[in-house]
Amino acid sequence: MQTRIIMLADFDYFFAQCEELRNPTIKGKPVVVGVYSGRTEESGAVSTSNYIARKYGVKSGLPLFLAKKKLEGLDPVFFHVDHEYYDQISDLIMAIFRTYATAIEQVSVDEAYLDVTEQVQGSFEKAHEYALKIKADVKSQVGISFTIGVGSNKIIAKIACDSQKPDGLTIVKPEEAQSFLAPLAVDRLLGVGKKTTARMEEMGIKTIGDLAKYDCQCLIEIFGKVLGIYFHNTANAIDNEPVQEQGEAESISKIGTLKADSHDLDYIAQKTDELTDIVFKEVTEKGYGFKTVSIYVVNVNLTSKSRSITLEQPAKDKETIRRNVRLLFEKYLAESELEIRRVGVKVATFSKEEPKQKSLTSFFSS
Ligand code: DCP
Ligand code: CA
Ligand code: CA
Repeated sequence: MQTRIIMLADFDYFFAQCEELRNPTIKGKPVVVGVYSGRTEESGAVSTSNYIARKYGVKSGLPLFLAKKKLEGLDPVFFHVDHEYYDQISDLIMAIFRTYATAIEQVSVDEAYLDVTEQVQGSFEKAHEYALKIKADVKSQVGISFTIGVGSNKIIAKIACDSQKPDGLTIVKPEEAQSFLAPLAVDRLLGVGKKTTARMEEMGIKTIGDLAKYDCQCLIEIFGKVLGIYFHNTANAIDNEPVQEQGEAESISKIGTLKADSHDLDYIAQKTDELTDIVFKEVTEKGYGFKTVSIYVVNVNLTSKSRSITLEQPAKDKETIRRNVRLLFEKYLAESELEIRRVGVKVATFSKEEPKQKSLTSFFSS
């Protein structure tokens, strides 16, 4: 396979930057965007803050009353989250990204992978110029700054992006990838949460380099086949996941609330099996095959996440959905310590020969 050139773009202090954009006079002040629970005027938590507020320890998740305290006397400005507005800004930027890449994969409101291999003719030198061009274009058209990580796969691009923010640009060439990853703590890898970090530390694994050298067979014995191989590969900078346009295919999904908040795979699987039954029924009625299976998670703190697997071949059977949903949850639970409140199952249909259907359930309507 030709060396790919993948970028991850992550918008800087996104919600707060959006507020600065429409309120230019607040620039230079600490800016905090909060989720207000409504219980009292002050109750709620920080969604995000600008880098000025962060200097005073005001970060995502901090209770708002503490944020007020830390910023006392500094003329801070507080906003209520306005997702609709942030989505609009995000859509504008994603549309610009599309003009610069063969494929883009939006992973959240403020993050997208871009496959620019063709555009830069496989050259990392050209990728540097190209990234600066994209940043300048978005800055002038939309007014938002962001950070780019560049690498030969999604994992390297992601870690490169995280390594220098805000307004950063970090390029990791394939020959540098292993030495770039090696000194980093294992918890920088997606899928390595607190429990896994502790377990790995007992095994003498602290850095990604330690993990890369660890016997793959032993990892499989300890963490199971899926995670063991995943850990081995990512630590060695191996990742062949394509940059995949999301939402291109029609999708069928179902969301439900767990009877009790849980972090237990078997308990969660009982619920997702029920949801799978419903989704599968609809898939069969439509006569579609599907190519991706996704899960959606709402944690107890109301943050939400989704994860997908792309199948090699389109499938039509229920067991494939169940099995992949379970794998996705297994990986997700290893990665997040939070208990889960709501779960969703989605398949994206592979409906090329079929007429386009209009009103298939979207993930966000339950
Ligand atoms: N967000 C949230 N609660 C969190 C984390 C994030 O509501 N615990 C929201 C607000 C952020 C947006 O998601 O603006 C994007 O999250 P990021 O983690 O990318 O954080 P920021 O964009 O705010 O900051 P950074 O400059 O570190 O990327
Ligand atoms: Ca961000
Ligand atoms: Ca982000």
